[in-house]
Amino acid sequence: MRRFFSILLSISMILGLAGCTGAKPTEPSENNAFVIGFSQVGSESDWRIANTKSMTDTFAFDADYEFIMENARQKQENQFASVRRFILDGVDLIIIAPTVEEGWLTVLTEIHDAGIPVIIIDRSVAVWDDNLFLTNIGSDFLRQGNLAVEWLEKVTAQEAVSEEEEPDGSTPVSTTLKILHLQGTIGATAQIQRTKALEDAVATHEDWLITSQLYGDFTEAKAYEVMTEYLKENKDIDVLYSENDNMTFGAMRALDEAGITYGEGGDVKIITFDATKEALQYCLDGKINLCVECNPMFGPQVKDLVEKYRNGDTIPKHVYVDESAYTSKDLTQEFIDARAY
Ligand code: GYE
Repeated sequence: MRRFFSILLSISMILGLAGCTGAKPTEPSENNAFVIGFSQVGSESDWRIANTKSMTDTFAFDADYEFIMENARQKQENQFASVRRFILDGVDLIIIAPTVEEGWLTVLTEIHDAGIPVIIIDRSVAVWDDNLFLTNIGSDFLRQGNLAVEWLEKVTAQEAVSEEEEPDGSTPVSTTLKILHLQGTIGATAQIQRTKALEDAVATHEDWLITSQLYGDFTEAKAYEVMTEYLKENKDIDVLYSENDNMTFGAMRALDEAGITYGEGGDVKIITFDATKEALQYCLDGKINLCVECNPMFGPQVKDLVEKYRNGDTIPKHVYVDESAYTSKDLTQEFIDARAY
C-alpha cells in the first residue's frame, strides 16, 4: 500500500499536483527505510524557508529515511488532506508544523487510531489530550515576546532618565508610548504568544498604548499593503512591534515611502521577531532596533527525537530550542556572515 502511494505521490509531484514540494531525491526506497510524512505550513517567510531546508537536509538525504513533505500553503485544510494521505500511505511517523492551534482533535484522533506516532514542530496544537502526539518541539514564543517588552521597558526607562537630566528646568511631561502592532497569522502559536506578551505589558504600563493591530499574515506583501494603507491616515508611531521579519521588511518599505524615519535615531523604534540574516544586517546598520531570535534550524533535534522514539527511549513532551535577542551592539559583520539563516 505504502509503495503504491509513493508511486502515486511521485507521479503527482511530476505533474506538480498536491502542493508537494519535495521528497527523497533518490528513488523511493524499497528497503526498510523509515517513512516520514511532513506537513509544512507554507513558504510565507524566510524563517519558513530555512526551517524547510533544515528538515529536508536532515532527513531527505539519509538512506534510513524516506521523507515526504507537503506544503500546506498556510491553509489548515490542506494539512488535513496531507495527513489523511499519509495515513492511507501507511507512513511510519507524521510530523506536523500546524498553521493554527485550534481544530486538530479529529485529525489527530484519526492518526492515533491508525497507530501512527506524531511529532508537532514549530507551533503547537490546542488539544487537551497530549497522548495524541509524542512531543512538541519549537520556540518558546512567550519568552520571545517577553524579551521584546523587557528591552522596550529598558530603553524607554533610559530615555526618561536622560530627559529628566535636560537642564531646561522644566518637569518632564509624561507622554504616551504609541505602539503599532503588526500581527502574524491569527491563531498561530507564534502570533498568540507574541501578542500576549505585548498586551500583558501594555496592561501594566499606563503610558503604553497599542494604537492599532494590523494583520500581516507573516508575509512581506500583506504587511506592506496594510502599512501603506494605515500610514495614509496615521503617522504618529513610536514603536513598531512586528511579529516577524518579513512583515518588518514590508513595513519598512511602507515607512520609507511615507517619509517616516525608523531605527536608531529615527522616529519609530522597530522590534522584529525571527532574527534572520537580512534582519540582523538591518539591525547592525541601525535600521532595526531589536531582533528577537526564532531559531528554525532544529531539523537535527527533531531527528534525535525520532531516533529516541525508534529506540524506545522516553522523550519529553515539550522541547524548546535555544534563542536570544540582538541589538546592533550585540552584532558584528562576521557573526551575520556566518549565520545559517
Ligand atoms: O516567526 C514566522 C513564520 O511559527 C516560528 O512563522 C514560526 C513563525 C515565524 O512564518 O516568520
